Amino acid sequence: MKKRLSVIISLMLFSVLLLAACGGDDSESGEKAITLRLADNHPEEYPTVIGDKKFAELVEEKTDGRYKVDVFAGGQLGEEKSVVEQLQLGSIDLTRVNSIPLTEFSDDIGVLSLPYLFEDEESKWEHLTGELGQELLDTFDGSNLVGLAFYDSGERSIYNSKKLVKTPEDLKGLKIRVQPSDLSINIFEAFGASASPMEYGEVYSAIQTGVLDGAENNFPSYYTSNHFEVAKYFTLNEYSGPPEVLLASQSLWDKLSDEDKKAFQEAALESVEYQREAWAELEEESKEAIIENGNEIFEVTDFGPWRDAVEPIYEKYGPQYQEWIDKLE
Ligand code: GTR
Repeated sequence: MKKRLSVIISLMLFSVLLLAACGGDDSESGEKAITLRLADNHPEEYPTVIGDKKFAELVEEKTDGRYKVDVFAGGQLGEEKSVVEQLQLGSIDLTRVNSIPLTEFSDDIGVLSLPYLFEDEESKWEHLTGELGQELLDTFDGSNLVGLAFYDSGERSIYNSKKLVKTPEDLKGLKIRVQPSDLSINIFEAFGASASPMEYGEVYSAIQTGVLDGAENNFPSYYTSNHFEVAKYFTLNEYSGPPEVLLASQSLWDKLSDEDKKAFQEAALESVEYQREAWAELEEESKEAIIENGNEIFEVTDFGPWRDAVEPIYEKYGPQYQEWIDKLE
């Protein structure tokens, strides 16, 4: 009997210790720190994850350690669409996702993915870090999501395993993976390809086994996802530049004091600079690595046929996004 009692006491002690370990460290004021989860589908050291971690560090600093953010990289918490749904339910607190999958959750954000929308990167970032960017982040109001900041994702281009594509004509008959969004499907159908929506994590093996002929992305994703190993022809047509978005769940937001909301917002905006620096580095590095690997890159110089091909997209989506297009102009 005595022995059993001592086992029970030891077990209780062990549980108390375990609970204390999970509860996180004390903040500077002595309160228990609240640990939040941030999901990202890119690997550690990818620019978005570098941005997430800077954000985490700044949140902790600005809230005097009352909030800690654990970054779960590599898609550990799920693919992008499912993570956004989990954010809406409040079971994940924060995420960094691309703005294309968000077109299924907001009627406005898709404007940033319209083909050949911005004149250049400079004007794009002036908008994204300015008033218009904030207005666009605010359009998540009412969808249980809170937009905090935009991160850089460069421009997207097309790659495949079959041949060097030089014009939209060459895309005929090729099955190209697009992000799960109607806008992306419509753009690739306008280019003349057969558009196949699929989650990011499934694309490598789909190209490898011939289920797909190719996909589309920026250099850093083409490189870190290893798609460059199975689809060696890259067409640099930079047809669209949907930025990344850092989001919080509404349920987290509602629990924050006004002062903490400000701290989270400032942390997000301050992390943008770090993320963009990391972006510029990896963009360069991945392009070099791809060339070194022997992949063929066709750099489009005549954008006429590509722009003409996507005119129907402006006819179809123009009315929905007109207000934003006008503001951008
Ligand atoms: C990347 C983006 C990811 C994901 C991926 C995709 O450029 O950073 O968040 O959206 O593209 O193609 O699914």
